[in-house]
Amino acid sequence: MATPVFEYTKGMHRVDTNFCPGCTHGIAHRLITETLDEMGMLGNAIGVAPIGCSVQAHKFMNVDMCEAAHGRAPAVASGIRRVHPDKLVYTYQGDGDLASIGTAEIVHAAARGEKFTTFFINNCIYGMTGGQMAPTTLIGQKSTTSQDGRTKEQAGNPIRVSELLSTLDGAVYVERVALNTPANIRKAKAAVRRAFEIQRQGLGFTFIEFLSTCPTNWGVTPPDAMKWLTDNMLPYYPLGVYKQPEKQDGEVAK
Ligand SMILES: Cc1ncc(C[n+]2csc(CCOP(=O)(O)OP(=O)(O)O)c2C)c(N)n1
Ligand code: SF4
Repeated sequence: MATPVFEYTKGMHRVDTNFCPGCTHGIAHRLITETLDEMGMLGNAIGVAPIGCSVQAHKFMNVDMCEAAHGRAPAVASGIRRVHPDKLVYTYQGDGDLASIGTAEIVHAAARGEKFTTFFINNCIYGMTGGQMAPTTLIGQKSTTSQDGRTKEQAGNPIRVSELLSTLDGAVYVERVALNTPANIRKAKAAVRRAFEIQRQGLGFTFIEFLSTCPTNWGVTPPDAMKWLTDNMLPYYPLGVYKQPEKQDGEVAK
């Protein structure tokens, strides 16, 4: 019998997600849980999801999950990781959640060097509530609360969270990846693995930003959403490693 080259990951429950067509939340879910499976850590991981379209992650990820109030996942994950130092602990947060109501939480968790990993789903908008402006909404981008396009005079400039957090000493690994092409998705998976490996070594706070799509609230088709991400998000949110440990055990830092 031929060896399968691609299988359904044990990291995801066998249910249909209710994400919109063309949404990259599902890809992010898969990358995280597939990586945990490959590390043999599915039964030794605890995820924390707060509010937003990530709120239902417990239905899809075959991992012990905990729910947090809006923006508060880093506080919950800090406590869980401190009492379970043998587990891989992560938060899974949208940009409205993490960069708006939860800004203080994420900044202080990173500054404290809490030894969990945050996966930050940046789709430049509040998805679940119908497309309001987020702190990451781009200048000129239309949303229900910036109907003629965001202006910096009225709403300030979009926040680059990876750059911000990488200035904090407790953050040891910060990388921004994108879910717009197969090549970038492979790089995103490598970043997930690296974050979990660094967490396992107990070096400090680890953070992966996924540039993601929200075709429903951007008002575009799924294919056009990939193009919109590429054309509009990549120039303002450059991909790359913003912070990394000098050297990991047995590995030369990339
Ligand atoms: C304390 C509180 N304030 C506001 C809300 C309403 N609310 C629910 S989801 C959400 C925005 C989520 O957007 P984001 O974090 O970008 O996630 P997405 O849905 O885009 O994945 C808001 C404001 C809430 N549930 N609780
Ligand atoms: S509203 Fe946006 S973020 Fe939420 S599931 Fe739909 S496309 Fe994804």
